[in-house]
Amino acid sequence: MTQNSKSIWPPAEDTALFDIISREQQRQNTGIQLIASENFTSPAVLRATGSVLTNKYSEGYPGRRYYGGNWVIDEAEDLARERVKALFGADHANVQPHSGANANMAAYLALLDPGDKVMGLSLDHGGHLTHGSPVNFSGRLYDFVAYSLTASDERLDYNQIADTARRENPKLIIAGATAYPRIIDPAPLRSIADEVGALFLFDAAHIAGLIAGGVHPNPVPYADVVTFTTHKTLRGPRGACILCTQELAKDIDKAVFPGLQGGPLEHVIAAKAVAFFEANTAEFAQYAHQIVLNAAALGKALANEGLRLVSGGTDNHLLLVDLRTFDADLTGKVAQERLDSVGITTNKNTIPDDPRSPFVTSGLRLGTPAVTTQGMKESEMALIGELIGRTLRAGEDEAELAAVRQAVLELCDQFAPYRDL
Ligand code: DSN
Repeated sequence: MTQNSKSIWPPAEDTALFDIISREQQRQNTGIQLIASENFTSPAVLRATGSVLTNKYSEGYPGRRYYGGNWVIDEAEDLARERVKALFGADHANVQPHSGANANMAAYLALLDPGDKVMGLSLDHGGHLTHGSPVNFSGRLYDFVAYSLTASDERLDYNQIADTARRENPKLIIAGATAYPRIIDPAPLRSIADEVGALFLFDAAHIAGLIAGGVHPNPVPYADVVTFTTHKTLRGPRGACILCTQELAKDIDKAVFPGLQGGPLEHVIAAKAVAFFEANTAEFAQYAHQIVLNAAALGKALANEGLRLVSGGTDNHLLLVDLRTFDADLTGKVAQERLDSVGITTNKNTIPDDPRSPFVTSGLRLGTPAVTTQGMKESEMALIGELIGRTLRAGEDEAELAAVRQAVLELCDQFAPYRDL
């Protein structure tokens, strides 16, 4: 930056805020991050997110904007669209949704009228708020009916889903989850949708990176619309994307803008383009494969500690732990707080048919996208599982909790993601 350009900016440095950012960087470097929906983005993604593209208003789409000066921005958005279409083999992409909830809202706006019947996985069996929760816009505007996991094996049963669809005759069937540790097969869901004359939306928010890496089945050839967030297993900036058939392209674009959003976040769209570029590599496919290996290894280690896993294990990046058989009095809330105290970040989560409220819960959700980005492998997962077991058994034993915290620090010191940032 030249002397001249420097002089136009406020002289006072916002040390209060930048000190907070620095402490968050320190927290991320020195703790084990096991939130299943989080990841560490690359420095290139961070650079694009923090770029001057944040300054530009670009309502509309490349080549059809409502403001001048968008010829450079158009190239960035086009690059993002072309890259994500190539990554997933889609006909059409909209890269403007600010979040997964917005992507789903736009898709419903394009496909449904208020009051239409929709089927989605129930929230307390792992579905998302936007899949029909009564406290969410989805449950208030549309007539949602839920399908559930089977009680016997805590998995999706496509025959049961078909029975529900035949009985309810929905206009739209939604697949996807926030806390389901097994593969979701898009093929039988397409057949069910065809049989009852429904549209099919696959919400791939959690598993987009596993799909891009070739580890989970790609729903794009089966679903009318695929929505996903870009910041979970896909390892991009916070945001979302919608893929659809050419037939629905216009309706989806109109639903995102002007239907739902105003100016797109072009700096974030640029960072999405970077993430799509990074995901289209052999290294990313290896990364996606390792996420799943690590989740399986962590599951084995947790089972060795006496923890019960919902559905008995995992096929993807996440694990749902039922704490009740380990300690009937230990809630998800207390377990999350105790793990936080030693530097292991998780989230309390309801388990299927949880007797406790979503603020308390009987479960914990853990995931391996972030630790896998750091380069950790199966041996580190075995250690993390043991540290979790020790923490949950420690109760109020301060000496034991301090010993675990020290072990966490030593592990993280070998794998800090942002040491040199
Ligand atoms: N908050 C996301 C998750 O953690 O799964 C869902 O919106």
